[in-house]
Amino acid sequence: MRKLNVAMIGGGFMGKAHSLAYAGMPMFFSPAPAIPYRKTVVDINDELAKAAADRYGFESYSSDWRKVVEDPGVDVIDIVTPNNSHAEIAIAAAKAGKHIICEKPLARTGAEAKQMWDAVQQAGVKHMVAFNYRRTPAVALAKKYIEEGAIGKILNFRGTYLQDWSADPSSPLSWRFRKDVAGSGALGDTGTHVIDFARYLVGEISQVMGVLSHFITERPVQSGSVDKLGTVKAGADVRKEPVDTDDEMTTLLRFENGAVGSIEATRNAWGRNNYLTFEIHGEKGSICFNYERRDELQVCFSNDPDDRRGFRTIYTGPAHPYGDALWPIPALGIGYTETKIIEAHDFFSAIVNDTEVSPNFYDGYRISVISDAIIESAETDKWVKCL
Ligand code: NAI
Ligand code: SOE
Repeated sequence: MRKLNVAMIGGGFMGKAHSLAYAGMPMFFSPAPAIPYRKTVVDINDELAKAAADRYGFESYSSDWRKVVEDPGVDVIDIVTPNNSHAEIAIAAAKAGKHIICEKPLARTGAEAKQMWDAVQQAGVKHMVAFNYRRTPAVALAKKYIEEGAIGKILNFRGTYLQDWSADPSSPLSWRFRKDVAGSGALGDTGTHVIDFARYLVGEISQVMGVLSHFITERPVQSGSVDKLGTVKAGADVRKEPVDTDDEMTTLLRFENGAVGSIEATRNAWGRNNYLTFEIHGEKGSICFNYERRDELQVCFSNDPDDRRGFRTIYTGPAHPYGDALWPIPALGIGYTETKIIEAHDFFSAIVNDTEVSPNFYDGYRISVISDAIIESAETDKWVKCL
C-alpha cells in the first residue's frame, strides 16, 4: 500500500479532526487509496507543536512551516491554521510541488484566493478545500436525488447556519472576530459552508443581495493562539477590544440556472448549536437537511398519491453514498469525524489516481468571490453580480 507523508500546519480544533481522519480513513475504506502517514505537525512554537505531535500521533514536530514545506520527504501539506496564513502557506507548498488540502474559507478575499488557485494550477498539484459538510452521507444523497431528477428542476434554495457559541458577549475575542485574521465573521466562518451547499446542490451563484450585521461590538481579549470557541468565559475585569467582523449575514441569491434562494448565518442564535440546514424546492418535490439531525434526509415527492404526500425521513446507511465504507445499519450515527474521513479518502484517491477532487481551490476561490460580493452588496445596498 502506498504511503503518503503528511505535514499538518496547525494543531488546534481542525488539527484534531484531520489527524483522526488520517488514522481512521484506512479502517473505514478498505483497501484505502493510500496510507496518510502523520509525519510532521507544525505550530507557532515548539511547545505547542510537540504537544500536537504527542496527542495526534505525528512522528515529528516543528515551529517552522517554511522549512517543513520544503522537506522532500513530505508529499501532502494540510493547512489547518487561521485564515490569514492559508495563502502564504499554500502558495509556498504549491511551489515546492506538494499536494494541498486547506481548511475553509480558502482565503480572506477573492484576490487572495485567486493567487492560491493560480499557484496550484501552475504547479500541477492536487488541491482541495475542506468544506467537509457536503460529505455527510445525507447531503451526498440529496445530490444524488437531484442529479437523478427526483425533484425536477430546482426553483428555490434556503440555507441557514445558526450558532450560539459566541452569542454571549463575554465569550472571548479570538482570531475568529478579527478581520485581519479571519477576513470576515459569520459570513466567512459559517456562511461559506452554506454557499458551498448552494453551489454543490443547485449550481453557480450569479448575483447576491446581502446584509451584514454587527451586534456585538467588543469582547474580552483571549490569551493564546487557539480559539476556545466560547468555552472559556472572561471575568468582567478583563480588557476588551473591538470586534470588527460581522456576527450575522443574510443574503438573497440568484443562480445562473434561474433558481433563487437565501442564506442566513448568525452567531447570535441562542439554542442553535450547529444548525446548518438547507431546504430545496424543485418542480417535482422538496429535500430538507439539518446537520443537527445529520443521519436524516427529509424528502417529499409531488407524484406521491394525494392522500400520502408529505415529508418522509430517510436514515442514511449502507444503501446510500459512502455506505459501504461506513456503518452496517442505518441511523447508528454519522459524526463530524466521518465527514473528515470521507474527505481524506476522496483527497488521497485523487492524488493516487490522478483525478480531480471537489471542492477544490477553484471552488474555494468562487466562494471567496461570492463572499466579497455579499460584502459589497451590504455596503452599497444593491444587488451585486458575482459571475
Ligand atoms: P484553532 O484556533 O483551534 O487552531 C489553530 C492552530 O493553528 C493553533 O494551534 C495555532 O497556534 C496554530 N497556528 C496559528 N498560526 C500558525 C502558523 N502561522 N503556523 C503554524 N501554526 C499556526 O483553529 P481551528 O478551529 O482549528 O481553525 C483552523 C482553520 O480551520 C480555520 O481556517 C477555520 O476556519 C477552519 N475550520 C474548519 C472547520 C470545518 O468544519 N471545516 C471547523 C473549524 C475550523
Ligand atoms: C465556528 O463557527 C466553527 O468552528 C466554524 O469555524 C466551522 O467551520 C464550523 O464547521 C463549526 O463552527
